Amino acid sequence: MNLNAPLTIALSKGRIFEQTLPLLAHAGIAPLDDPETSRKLILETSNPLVKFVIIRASDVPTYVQYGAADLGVAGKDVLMEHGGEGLYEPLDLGIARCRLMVAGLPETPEPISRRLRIATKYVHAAERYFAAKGQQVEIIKLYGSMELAPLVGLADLIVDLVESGNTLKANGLVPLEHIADISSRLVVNKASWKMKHEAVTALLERLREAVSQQAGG
Ligand code: PRT
Ligand code: MG
Repeated sequence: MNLNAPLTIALSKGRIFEQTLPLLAHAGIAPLDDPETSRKLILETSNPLVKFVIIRASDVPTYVQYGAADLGVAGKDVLMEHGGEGLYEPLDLGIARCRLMVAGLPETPEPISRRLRIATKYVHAAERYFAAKGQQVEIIKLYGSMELAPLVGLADLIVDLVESGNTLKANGLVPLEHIADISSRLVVNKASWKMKHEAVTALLERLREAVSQQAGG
């Protein structure tokens, strides 16, 4: 692919990196180092105009919002929390799929003298979900291991991502309510969209082709 402007793409290690690589390969872009073994945070690629920055999944929208990366790949869960300011979200990559759900112990008693407590990393999504149901809840912000909260009495319920359901099951929890289907999205800095329009749209079109090929077969 012939790009006319340098592009920086923000990616997180793990499932997003692994599942984005085949899509980027369709655009002729392959990293020259493996982020799982290299400690480099900036990776050159087979296209001299394209580089990757390797960051935490939840930091991707921030890097792209401020133009430190022109593009990025982020889960819809992360984008819902970030709010999407300064970003376009032109393409659903259909990767890293899971569901945002309410989960809890099989029999969760309704608390009598207080509001229902919800432990989650997804404070905004949880607030919006329960507000839309007209349910008054207390949200407790956690950074991980949400499954523990109902087991030790920190919260009545959790809001978390569920893929196979094995993590819930292993902790004696059950999925209760479906909030949203989640997949990863291509995000683009709004200024880059304007200033590097040809390069960004060329890459976008190759990724769009790769996604529809992957979906078709
Ligand atoms: O791990 P770190 O704190 O660095 O960041 P992160 O957890 O946000 O990153 P990462 O790479 O784990 O996830 C990146 C994105 O992948 C998320 O933002 C989601 O959009 C998406 N994704 C898809 C998932 C899962 N599937 C998933 N199963 N993210 C997390 N999980 C976790 C989930 O939180 C739960 O603990 O896996 C567990 C549930 O899996 P099952 O299969 O047991 O149900
Ligand atoms: Mg993780």
